Amino acid sequence: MTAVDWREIRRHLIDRNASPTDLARFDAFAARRGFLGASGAALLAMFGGDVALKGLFGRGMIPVAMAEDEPVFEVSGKPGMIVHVKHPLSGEFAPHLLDDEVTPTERHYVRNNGSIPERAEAGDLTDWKFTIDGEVENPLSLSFEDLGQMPSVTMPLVIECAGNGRAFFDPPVRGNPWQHGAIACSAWTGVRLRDLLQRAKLKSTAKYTAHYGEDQPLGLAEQFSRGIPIDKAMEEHTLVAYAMNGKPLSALNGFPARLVVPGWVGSCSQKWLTRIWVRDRAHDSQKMTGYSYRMPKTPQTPGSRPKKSEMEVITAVKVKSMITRPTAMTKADIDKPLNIAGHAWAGDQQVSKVLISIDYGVNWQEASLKPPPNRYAWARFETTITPQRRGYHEVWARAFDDAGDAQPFRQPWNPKGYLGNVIHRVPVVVG
Ligand SMILES: Nc1nc2c(c(=O)[nH]1)N[C@H]1C(S)=C(S)[C@@H](COP(=O)(O)O)O[C@H]1N2
Ligand SMILES: [Mo]
Repeated sequence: MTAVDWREIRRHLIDRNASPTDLARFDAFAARRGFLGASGAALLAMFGGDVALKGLFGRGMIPVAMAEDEPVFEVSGKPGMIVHVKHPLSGEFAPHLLDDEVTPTERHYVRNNGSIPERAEAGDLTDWKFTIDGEVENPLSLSFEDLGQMPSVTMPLVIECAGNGRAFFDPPVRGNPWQHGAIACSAWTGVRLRDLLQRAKLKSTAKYTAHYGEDQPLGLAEQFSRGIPIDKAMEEHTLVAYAMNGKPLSALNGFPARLVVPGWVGSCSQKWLTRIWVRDRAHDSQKMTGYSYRMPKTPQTPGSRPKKSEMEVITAVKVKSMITRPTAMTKADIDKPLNIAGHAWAGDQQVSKVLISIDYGVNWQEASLKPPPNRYAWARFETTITPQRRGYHEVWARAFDDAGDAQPFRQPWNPKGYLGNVIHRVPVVVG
Protein backbone atom coordinates (compact mmCIF):
# COMPACT_ATOMS: atom_id res chain seq x y z
CA MET A 1 0.00 0.00 0.00
CA THR A 2 1.35 3.37 -0.95
CA ALA A 3 1.95 5.83 1.86
CA VAL A 4 -0.66 8.59 1.79
CA ASP A 5 -0.37 11.36 4.29
CA TRP A 6 -3.15 13.67 5.27
CA ARG A 7 -1.65 16.63 3.48
CA GLU A 8 -1.80 14.66 0.27
CA ILE A 9 -5.41 13.82 0.93
CA ARG A 10 -6.11 17.49 1.58
CA ARG A 11 -4.39 18.44 -1.69
CA HIS A 12 -6.41 15.75 -3.40
CA LEU A 13 -9.61 17.26 -2.02
CA ILE A 14 -8.60 20.68 -3.33
CA ASP A 15 -7.87 19.15 -6.72
CA ARG A 16 -11.31 17.59 -6.57
CA ASN A 17 -12.72 21.05 -6.02
CA ALA A 18 -13.82 20.46 -2.43
CA SER A 19 -15.78 23.45 -1.17
CA PRO A 20 -14.25 25.59 1.59
CA THR A 21 -16.87 24.15 3.94
CA ASP A 22 -15.83 20.61 3.06
CA LEU A 23 -12.17 21.51 3.61
CA ALA A 24 -12.91 23.10 6.97
CA ARG A 25 -14.82 19.97 7.97
CA PHE A 26 -11.95 17.81 6.83
CA ASP A 27 -9.44 19.85 8.85
CA ALA A 28 -11.57 19.68 11.97
CA PHE A 29 -12.05 15.97 11.50
CA ALA A 30 -8.34 15.36 10.92
CA ALA A 31 -7.41 17.34 14.03
CA ARG A 32 -9.97 15.52 16.15
CA ARG A 33 -8.81 12.11 15.01
CA GLY A 34 -5.16 12.92 15.44
CA PHE A 35 -4.43 12.47 11.71
CA LEU A 36 -1.92 15.24 11.65
CA GLY A 37 1.06 13.06 12.55
CA ALA A 38 -0.14 9.85 10.94
CA SER A 39 0.77 8.58 7.51
CA GLY A 40 0.59 5.56 5.28
CA ALA A 41 -1.18 2.39 6.22
CA ALA A 42 -2.25 3.70 9.62
CA LEU A 43 -4.09 6.53 7.95
CA LEU A 44 -5.72 4.31 5.36
CA ALA A 45 -6.85 2.01 8.16
CA MET A 46 -8.47 4.99 9.86
CA PHE A 47 -10.21 5.87 6.62
CA GLY A 48 -11.29 2.31 5.86
CA GLY A 49 -14.98 1.82 6.55
CA ASP A 50 -15.15 5.00 8.59
CA VAL A 51 -18.81 5.89 8.57
CA ALA A 52 -18.19 9.41 9.88
CA LEU A 53 -15.83 10.07 7.01
CA LYS A 54 -18.34 8.76 4.49
CA GLY A 55 -20.85 11.24 5.88
CA LEU A 56 -18.25 13.96 5.71
CA PHE A 57 -17.58 13.35 2.05
CA GLY A 58 -21.00 12.22 1.03
CA ARG A 59 -20.82 14.34 -2.10
CA GLY A 60 -18.34 12.23 -3.99
CA MET A 61 -15.39 14.03 -2.44
CA ILE A 62 -13.80 11.00 -0.85
CA PRO A 63 -11.28 9.49 -3.22
CA VAL A 64 -12.67 6.19 -4.53
CA ALA A 65 -9.13 4.98 -3.85
CA MET A 66 -9.67 5.20 -0.14
CA ALA A 67 -13.25 4.04 -0.13
CA GLU A 68 -12.11 0.84 -1.78
CA ASP A 69 -8.71 0.46 -0.17
CA GLU A 70 -6.75 0.92 -3.37
CA PRO A 71 -4.00 3.55 -3.47
CA VAL A 72 -5.25 5.20 -6.67
CA PHE A 73 -8.14 4.43 -8.97
CA GLU A 74 -7.40 5.59 -12.47
CA VAL A 75 -9.60 4.84 -15.46
CA SER A 76 -7.56 3.93 -18.51
CA GLY A 77 -7.57 6.87 -20.94
CA LYS A 78 -9.06 9.29 -18.36
CA PRO A 79 -6.23 10.28 -15.99
CA GLY A 80 -7.36 12.44 -13.06
CA MET A 81 -11.06 11.66 -13.46
CA ILE A 82 -13.11 11.95 -10.27
CA VAL A 83 -14.97 8.65 -10.31
CA HIS A 84 -18.43 8.76 -8.72
CA VAL A 85 -19.38 5.18 -9.58
CA LYS A 86 -17.28 2.37 -11.05
CA HIS A 87 -20.14 0.22 -12.40
CA PRO A 88 -21.70 1.71 -14.38
CA LEU A 89 -18.78 4.07 -14.79
CA SER A 90 -19.41 7.76 -14.11
CA GLY A 91 -16.74 10.39 -13.61
CA GLU A 92 -15.96 14.06 -14.11
CA PHE A 93 -12.97 16.43 -14.08
CA ALA A 94 -12.25 19.34 -11.76
CA PRO A 95 -12.85 22.74 -13.42
CA HIS A 96 -9.16 23.70 -13.61
CA LEU A 97 -8.60 20.61 -15.79
CA LEU A 98 -11.27 21.80 -18.25
CA ASP A 99 -9.55 25.03 -19.23
CA ASP A 100 -9.03 24.10 -22.92
CA GLU A 101 -11.40 25.68 -25.43
CA VAL A 102 -11.68 22.27 -27.08
CA THR A 103 -11.84 19.55 -24.44
CA PRO A 104 -9.26 16.79 -25.01
CA THR A 105 -10.77 13.31 -25.20
CA GLU A 106 -8.95 12.27 -22.06
CA ARG A 107 -10.85 14.95 -20.13
CA HIS A 108 -14.31 14.37 -21.54
CA TYR A 109 -16.49 13.22 -18.65
CA VAL A 110 -18.09 9.77 -18.72
CA ARG A 111 -21.68 8.93 -17.86
CA ASN A 112 -22.67 5.32 -18.40
CA ASN A 113 -26.01 3.83 -17.44
CA GLY A 114 -25.01 0.27 -18.32
CA SER A 115 -22.11 -1.88 -19.47
CA ILE A 116 -19.43 -0.75 -21.93
CA PRO A 117 -20.00 -2.75 -25.15
CA GLU A 118 -17.25 -5.28 -25.94
CA ARG A 119 -17.08 -3.89 -29.46
CA ALA A 120 -16.12 -0.49 -28.08
CA GLU A 121 -13.45 -1.90 -25.79
CA ALA A 122 -11.99 -3.98 -28.63
CA GLY A 123 -12.32 -1.21 -31.24
CA ASP A 124 -14.09 -3.81 -33.41
CA LEU A 125 -16.29 -2.81 -36.37
CA THR A 126 -17.27 -6.33 -37.45
CA ASP A 127 -20.94 -6.49 -38.47
CA TRP A 128 -21.61 -3.01 -37.13
CA LYS A 129 -24.67 -1.44 -38.76
CA PHE A 130 -26.59 1.73 -38.13
CA THR A 131 -30.26 1.68 -39.03
CA ILE A 132 -33.00 4.28 -39.35
CA ASP A 133 -36.53 2.89 -39.47
CA GLY A 134 -40.09 3.67 -38.39
CA GLU A 135 -41.91 6.65 -39.94
CA VAL A 136 -39.69 6.80 -43.05
CA GLU A 137 -40.27 5.92 -46.71
CA ASN A 138 -36.79 4.56 -47.20
CA PRO A 139 -35.35 2.73 -44.15
CA LEU A 140 -31.53 2.88 -44.01
CA SER A 141 -28.98 0.31 -42.97
CA LEU A 142 -25.46 1.72 -43.14
CA SER A 143 -22.02 0.29 -42.47
CA PHE A 144 -19.30 2.37 -40.86
CA GLU A 145 -17.81 2.97 -44.34
CA ASP A 146 -21.20 4.05 -45.71
CA LEU A 147 -21.40 6.63 -42.96
CA GLY A 148 -17.84 7.77 -43.61
CA GLN A 149 -18.72 8.39 -47.28
CA MET A 150 -21.47 10.86 -46.56
CA PRO A 151 -20.73 14.59 -46.34
CA SER A 152 -19.33 15.34 -42.90
CA VAL A 153 -18.74 18.36 -40.66
CA THR A 154 -16.41 18.99 -37.70
CA MET A 155 -17.49 21.27 -34.87
CA PRO A 156 -16.72 21.84 -31.19
CA LEU A 157 -20.01 21.12 -29.42
CA VAL A 158 -21.03 21.15 -25.76
CA ILE A 159 -22.44 18.03 -24.13
CA GLU A 160 -23.58 18.55 -20.52
CA CYS A 161 -25.21 15.98 -18.28
CA ALA A 162 -28.67 16.97 -16.97
CA GLY A 163 -27.37 16.24 -13.46
CA ASN A 164 -24.28 18.48 -13.68
CA GLY A 165 -24.41 20.57 -10.45
CA ARG A 166 -26.59 18.04 -8.63
CA ALA A 167 -24.23 18.09 -5.61
CA PHE A 168 -25.35 21.64 -4.81
CA PHE A 169 -29.06 20.95 -4.35
CA ASP A 170 -30.30 21.22 -0.82
CA PRO A 171 -31.84 19.04 0.54
CA PRO A 172 -29.53 16.53 -1.20
CA VAL A 173 -30.96 14.38 -3.98
CA ARG A 174 -30.04 10.88 -5.11
CA GLY A 175 -27.92 10.24 -8.19
CA ASN A 176 -24.33 10.89 -9.22
CA PRO A 177 -23.14 13.86 -7.13
CA TRP A 178 -21.85 15.82 -10.14
CA GLN A 179 -20.22 19.11 -9.22
CA HIS A 180 -19.12 21.28 -12.17
CA GLY A 181 -17.38 18.85 -14.50
CA ALA A 182 -20.09 16.75 -16.19
CA ILE A 183 -19.60 18.92 -19.25
CA ALA A 184 -17.22 19.09 -22.19
CA CYS A 185 -16.78 20.78 -25.54
CA SER A 186 -14.84 18.40 -27.78
CA ALA A 187 -14.54 18.69 -31.57
CA TRP A 188 -16.96 16.20 -33.13
CA THR A 189 -16.85 14.95 -36.72
CA GLY A 190 -19.83 13.26 -38.26
CA VAL A 191 -22.84 13.35 -40.53
CA ARG A 192 -25.67 15.78 -39.87
CA LEU A 193 -28.63 13.75 -38.63
CA ARG A 194 -30.72 15.94 -40.94
CA ASP A 195 -28.92 14.53 -43.99
CA LEU A 196 -29.56 10.98 -42.83
CA LEU A 197 -33.24 11.64 -42.11
CA GLN A 198 -33.64 13.31 -45.51
CA ARG A 199 -32.07 10.28 -47.17
CA ALA A 200 -34.51 8.06 -45.24
CA LYS A 201 -37.39 10.36 -46.34
CA LEU A 202 -39.48 11.23 -43.31
CA LYS A 203 -43.19 10.52 -43.57
CA SER A 204 -45.58 13.31 -42.59
CA THR A 205 -46.34 11.24 -39.46
CA ALA A 206 -42.72 11.53 -38.19
CA LYS A 207 -42.74 13.35 -34.84
CA TYR A 208 -39.94 12.11 -32.61
CA THR A 209 -36.78 10.02 -32.63
CA ALA A 210 -36.00 7.04 -30.36
CA HIS A 211 -32.33 6.17 -29.90
CA TYR A 212 -30.76 2.78 -29.26
CA GLY A 213 -27.20 1.75 -28.50
CA GLU A 214 -25.19 -1.40 -27.90
CA ASP A 215 -24.71 -1.07 -24.14
CA GLN A 216 -26.59 -3.49 -21.90
CA PRO A 217 -28.46 -2.30 -18.81
CA LEU A 218 -27.41 -3.34 -15.32
CA GLY A 219 -29.98 -4.88 -12.99
CA LEU A 220 -33.63 -4.60 -13.91
CA ALA A 221 -33.43 -1.37 -15.88
CA GLU A 222 -34.72 -1.16 -19.44
CA GLN A 223 -32.12 -0.57 -22.16
CA PHE A 224 -31.04 3.10 -22.08
CA SER A 225 -33.03 4.93 -24.73
CA ARG A 226 -34.08 8.53 -25.18
CA GLY A 227 -35.40 10.61 -28.07
CA ILE A 228 -35.88 14.16 -29.37
CA PRO A 229 -38.58 15.97 -31.37
CA ILE A 230 -38.03 15.97 -35.16
CA ASP A 231 -37.26 19.72 -35.19
CA LYS A 232 -34.25 19.25 -32.94
CA ALA A 233 -33.19 16.17 -34.93
CA MET A 234 -33.25 18.34 -38.09
CA GLU A 235 -31.22 21.13 -36.48
CA GLU A 236 -27.93 21.54 -38.37
CA HIS A 237 -25.70 20.98 -35.32
CA THR A 238 -27.23 17.60 -34.41
CA LEU A 239 -24.76 14.95 -35.56
CA VAL A 240 -24.14 11.25 -35.83
CA ALA A 241 -20.49 11.55 -34.86
CA TYR A 242 -17.79 9.00 -35.64
CA ALA A 243 -14.69 10.99 -34.68
CA MET A 244 -13.76 13.01 -31.63
CA ASN A 245 -10.87 15.47 -31.67
CA GLY A 246 -9.68 14.00 -34.97
CA LYS A 247 -9.58 10.35 -33.84
CA PRO A 248 -12.11 7.50 -33.68
CA LEU A 249 -14.40 7.86 -30.66
CA SER A 250 -12.99 6.54 -27.42
CA ALA A 251 -14.58 3.38 -26.04
CA LEU A 252 -16.02 5.27 -23.08
CA ASN A 253 -17.49 8.07 -25.19
CA GLY A 254 -19.39 5.88 -27.64
CA PHE A 255 -17.20 4.04 -30.21
CA PRO A 256 -17.84 3.66 -33.08
CA ALA A 257 -20.64 6.26 -33.42
CA ARG A 258 -22.87 8.40 -31.24
CA LEU A 259 -25.39 11.16 -31.42
CA VAL A 260 -24.31 14.65 -30.45
CA VAL A 261 -27.38 16.75 -29.66
CA PRO A 262 -25.70 19.93 -28.47
CA GLY A 263 -27.55 22.37 -26.22
CA TRP A 264 -29.83 19.64 -24.89
CA VAL A 265 -29.21 17.45 -21.85
CA GLY A 266 -26.42 14.90 -22.43
CA SER A 267 -28.75 11.90 -22.25
CA CYS A 268 -30.08 12.83 -25.74
CA SER A 269 -26.61 12.13 -27.15
CA GLN A 270 -26.89 8.34 -27.43
CA LYS A 271 -23.54 6.55 -27.32
CA TRP A 272 -22.65 3.29 -29.11
CA LEU A 273 -25.49 4.18 -31.48
CA THR A 274 -27.01 1.42 -33.67
CA ARG A 275 -30.56 2.47 -34.38
CA ILE A 276 -32.84 5.46 -34.65
CA TRP A 277 -36.50 4.58 -34.70
CA VAL A 278 -38.58 7.45 -36.05
CA ARG A 279 -41.85 7.55 -34.15
CA ASP A 280 -45.27 9.09 -34.73
CA ARG A 281 -45.49 10.26 -31.10
CA ALA A 282 -43.22 11.33 -28.24
CA HIS A 283 -40.87 8.50 -27.29
CA ASP A 284 -42.15 6.74 -24.17
CA SER A 285 -39.23 4.61 -22.91
CA GLN A 286 -38.37 4.36 -19.20
CA LYS A 287 -35.93 7.27 -19.50
CA MET A 288 -38.59 9.53 -21.06
CA THR A 289 -41.31 8.95 -18.43
CA GLY A 290 -41.87 9.12 -14.67
CA TYR A 291 -39.10 11.03 -12.88
CA SER A 292 -36.32 10.28 -15.41
CA TYR A 293 -35.01 13.39 -17.16
CA ARG A 294 -38.22 15.17 -16.21
CA MET A 295 -38.81 18.16 -13.98
CA PRO A 296 -41.88 19.61 -12.30
CA LYS A 297 -43.62 22.25 -14.44
CA THR A 298 -43.84 24.58 -11.44
CA PRO A 299 -41.22 25.06 -8.68
CA GLN A 300 -41.70 22.62 -5.82
CA THR A 301 -41.26 22.89 -2.08
CA PRO A 302 -37.76 21.52 -1.36
CA GLY A 303 -37.87 17.83 -0.47
CA SER A 304 -41.42 17.24 -1.74
CA ARG A 305 -42.46 14.57 -4.22
CA PRO A 306 -44.46 16.02 -7.09
CA LYS A 307 -47.07 13.89 -8.88
CA LYS A 308 -45.90 12.23 -12.09
CA SER A 309 -48.50 14.26 -13.95
CA GLU A 310 -46.70 17.43 -12.79
CA MET A 311 -43.51 16.37 -14.56
CA GLU A 312 -42.35 17.31 -18.07
CA VAL A 313 -39.41 16.17 -20.21
CA ILE A 314 -36.31 18.37 -19.92
CA THR A 315 -34.80 19.60 -23.17
CA ALA A 316 -32.19 22.39 -23.41
CA VAL A 317 -29.71 23.11 -20.61
CA LYS A 318 -29.72 26.53 -18.96
CA VAL A 319 -27.33 29.45 -19.15
CA LYS A 320 -24.25 28.65 -17.08
CA SER A 321 -20.55 29.33 -16.65
CA MET A 322 -17.55 27.59 -15.18
CA ILE A 323 -14.39 29.23 -13.83
CA THR A 324 -11.32 27.28 -14.95
CA ARG A 325 -8.72 29.84 -13.76
CA PRO A 326 -7.72 30.32 -10.98
CA THR A 327 -7.55 26.85 -9.45
CA ALA A 328 -9.38 26.49 -6.14
CA MET A 329 -7.33 27.71 -3.13
CA THR A 330 -4.82 29.57 -5.30
CA LYS A 331 -2.65 32.00 -3.33
CA ALA A 332 -2.97 35.41 -4.96
CA ASP A 333 -0.92 38.53 -4.29
CA ILE A 334 -2.48 41.70 -2.99
CA ASP A 335 -2.41 44.60 -5.53
CA LYS A 336 -1.37 42.25 -8.37
CA PRO A 337 -3.78 41.42 -11.21
CA LEU A 338 -5.38 38.01 -10.85
CA ASN A 339 -6.24 36.28 -14.14
CA ILE A 340 -9.74 34.88 -14.25
CA ALA A 341 -10.99 32.73 -17.12
CA GLY A 342 -13.52 30.08 -17.98
CA HIS A 343 -16.35 29.10 -20.30
CA ALA A 344 -20.01 30.02 -20.63
CA TRP A 345 -22.83 28.31 -22.56
CA ALA A 346 -26.60 28.63 -22.76
CA GLY A 347 -28.34 25.59 -24.29
CA ASP A 348 -30.31 26.74 -27.35
CA GLN A 349 -29.64 30.41 -26.51
CA GLN A 350 -26.50 32.52 -26.90
CA VAL A 351 -24.39 33.86 -24.04
CA SER A 352 -24.66 37.66 -23.96
CA LYS A 353 -22.28 38.51 -21.10
CA VAL A 354 -20.40 37.14 -18.10
CA LEU A 355 -19.95 39.18 -14.92
CA ILE A 356 -17.26 38.51 -12.32
CA SER A 357 -17.15 39.45 -8.64
CA ILE A 358 -14.55 38.85 -5.94
CA ASP A 359 -16.47 40.56 -3.16
CA TYR A 360 -19.55 38.37 -2.76
CA GLY A 361 -21.50 40.11 -5.47
CA VAL A 362 -21.20 43.68 -4.22
CA ASN A 363 -19.23 44.81 -7.29
CA TRP A 364 -19.32 43.14 -10.71
CA GLN A 365 -16.99 43.49 -13.65
CA GLU A 366 -17.79 42.39 -17.19
CA ALA A 367 -15.38 39.80 -18.59
CA SER A 368 -14.33 39.84 -22.23
CA LEU A 369 -16.21 37.20 -24.16
CA LYS A 370 -14.71 35.48 -27.19
CA PRO A 371 -17.36 34.67 -29.82
CA PRO A 372 -17.67 30.87 -29.96
CA PRO A 373 -16.88 29.09 -33.27
CA ASN A 374 -20.55 28.05 -33.55
CA ARG A 375 -23.70 28.63 -31.49
CA TYR A 376 -23.39 25.27 -29.70
CA ALA A 377 -19.74 25.60 -28.60
CA TRP A 378 -18.98 27.24 -25.28
CA ALA A 379 -17.69 30.83 -25.19
CA ARG A 380 -14.39 31.65 -23.51
CA PHE A 381 -14.44 34.51 -21.00
CA GLU A 382 -11.44 36.23 -19.51
CA THR A 383 -10.67 39.17 -17.26
CA THR A 384 -8.29 40.34 -14.54
CA ILE A 385 -9.19 41.68 -11.12
CA THR A 386 -6.69 43.16 -8.67
CA PRO A 387 -7.51 42.12 -5.10
CA GLN A 388 -7.08 44.99 -2.67
CA ARG A 389 -7.70 43.16 0.59
CA ARG A 390 -5.88 40.25 2.15
CA GLY A 391 -7.54 37.04 3.21
CA TYR A 392 -10.09 34.60 1.90
CA HIS A 393 -12.00 35.59 -1.24
CA GLU A 394 -14.25 33.85 -3.70
CA VAL A 395 -14.28 34.42 -7.44
CA TRP A 396 -17.87 34.36 -8.68
CA ALA A 397 -18.97 34.16 -12.31
CA ARG A 398 -22.47 34.89 -13.57
CA ALA A 399 -23.52 34.32 -17.19
CA PHE A 400 -26.48 35.92 -18.98
CA ASP A 401 -28.16 34.82 -22.21
CA ASP A 402 -29.81 36.67 -25.07
CA ALA A 403 -33.26 35.50 -23.97
CA GLY A 404 -32.98 37.49 -20.73
CA ASP A 405 -32.12 34.57 -18.46
CA ALA A 406 -29.15 34.57 -16.06
CA GLN A 407 -27.52 32.24 -13.57
CA PRO A 408 -29.22 32.39 -10.18
CA PHE A 409 -27.57 32.48 -6.74
CA ARG A 410 -30.09 29.96 -5.40
CA GLN A 411 -32.42 27.90 -7.50
CA PRO A 412 -35.66 26.00 -7.11
CA TRP A 413 -35.22 22.44 -5.97
CA ASN A 414 -36.32 19.45 -8.08
CA PRO A 415 -36.46 15.78 -7.08
CA LYS A 416 -33.57 14.58 -9.28
CA GLY A 417 -31.36 17.65 -9.10
CA TYR A 418 -31.48 18.40 -12.83
CA LEU A 419 -30.34 21.55 -14.65
CA GLY A 420 -28.35 22.95 -11.74
CA ASN A 421 -26.92 26.29 -12.84
CA VAL A 422 -26.21 28.31 -9.70
CA ILE A 423 -23.17 30.57 -10.05
CA HIS A 424 -19.75 28.92 -9.71
CA ARG A 425 -17.61 30.10 -6.78
CA VAL A 426 -13.86 29.50 -6.56
CA PRO A 427 -11.95 30.18 -3.35
CA VAL A 428 -8.65 32.13 -3.47
CA VAL A 429 -6.48 33.32 -0.59
CA VAL A 430 -4.93 36.77 -0.99
CA GLY A 431 -1.67 37.40 0.87
N1 LIG B 1 -26.01 4.24 -25.07
C1 LIG B 1 -25.90 5.16 -24.10
N2 LIG B 1 -25.82 6.45 -24.44
C2 LIG B 1 -25.69 7.40 -23.48
C3 LIG B 1 -25.65 7.06 -22.11
C4 LIG B 1 -25.72 5.67 -21.78
O1 LIG B 1 -25.65 5.29 -20.62
N3 LIG B 1 -25.84 4.77 -22.80
N4 LIG B 1 -25.56 8.06 -21.17
C5 LIG B 1 -26.07 9.37 -21.58
C6 LIG B 1 -25.82 10.44 -20.63
S1 LIG B 1 -26.84 10.49 -19.28
C7 LIG B 1 -24.90 11.43 -20.86
S2 LIG B 1 -24.75 12.75 -19.83
C8 LIG B 1 -23.98 11.35 -22.02
C9 LIG B 1 -22.55 11.34 -21.54
O2 LIG B 1 -21.65 11.25 -22.59
P1 LIG B 1 -20.12 10.94 -22.29
O3 LIG B 1 -20.07 9.71 -21.42
O4 LIG B 1 -19.46 10.77 -23.60
O5 LIG B 1 -19.60 12.13 -21.54
O6 LIG B 1 -24.19 10.18 -22.79
C10 LIG B 1 -25.53 9.78 -22.93
N5 LIG B 1 -25.60 8.69 -23.88
MO1 LIG C 1 -26.43 12.49 -18.17
